[in-house]
Amino acid sequence: MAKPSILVTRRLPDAVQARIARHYDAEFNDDDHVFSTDELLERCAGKDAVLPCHSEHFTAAVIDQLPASVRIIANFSVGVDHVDLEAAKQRGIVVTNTPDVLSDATAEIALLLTLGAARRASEGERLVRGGAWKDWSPSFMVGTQVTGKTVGIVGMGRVGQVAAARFRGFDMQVRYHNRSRLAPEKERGAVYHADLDEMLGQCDVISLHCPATAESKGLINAGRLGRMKDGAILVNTARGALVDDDALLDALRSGKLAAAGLDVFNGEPGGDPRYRELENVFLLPHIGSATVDTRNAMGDRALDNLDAFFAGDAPGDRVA
Ligand code: 8YV
Repeated sequence: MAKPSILVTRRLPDAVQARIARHYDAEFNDDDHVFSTDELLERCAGKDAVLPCHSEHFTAAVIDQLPASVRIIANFSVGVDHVDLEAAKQRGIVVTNTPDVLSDATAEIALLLTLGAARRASEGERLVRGGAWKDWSPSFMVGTQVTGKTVGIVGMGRVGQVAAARFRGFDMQVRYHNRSRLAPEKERGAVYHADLDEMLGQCDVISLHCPATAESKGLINAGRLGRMKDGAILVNTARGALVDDDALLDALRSGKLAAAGLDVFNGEPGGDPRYRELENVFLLPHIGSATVDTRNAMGDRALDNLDAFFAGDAPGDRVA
């Protein structure tokens, strides 16, 4: 029987590409360039499946133009905000993602951002690296201590729960806002807030872990930043779309927030250039899942979904 044909939009780890090549008639992107929409559509011609990353945008217009041969979009990502799920459903295209396997790596980055923002890590690193560290005094580079403080997790899904466990390692009290309350064994003593606004003022650190959807776009706006404690820290490893950049920049400039740690941005790659001018923001280039272990596991998870689909079974991580 002929192998199913598949477009792999970005260069994946060698072991993952080798597994793909064994079981599929694959078209790879060896120089790993970002496809324009036209190139993406051209390369989809005659393919049974696409294995994209969050760098490919499957808007309703793109999905409408996909060739009829494409039956599944098996994402190499847990977030699926780059795919119009409703449009895919309408065309009968199955969509899958890669949950679970990137929770540990992303939670590590949430903690790195928290500590980096709280303890002024980029400022200090720049000082030493730039040869500008000339002095020491008791008031030099004094930051915010997070041990024993309170963290508010926005979105207590898989990543949020792992992040909560890591925050507990710093003796932090955990509060969380989620669409629904978790069972006690998952909650592990965390305090549930059905109302996000009510939680914000009770936390020293707010860490975002919810997906970007039409409802959550701009969730952290001027009003909500105003409700946060003076001197609090905002951490975002989820999606840039959750944050209103104008409002966050104002809160960082005015000192309302002590600092922010951001791994994700509106307008990636690059992000809003105004953040680069501020000392009290710790910035990373969307590397939440960027470890060898996790990227291999994401590839395997995407392939498990594809293998199930082409074997006529239900893919484990179907989202549309
Ligand atoms: C990935 C992510 O790097 O999986 C996600 O949703 O945000 C990242 O960790 C990227 O999306 C891979 O496509």
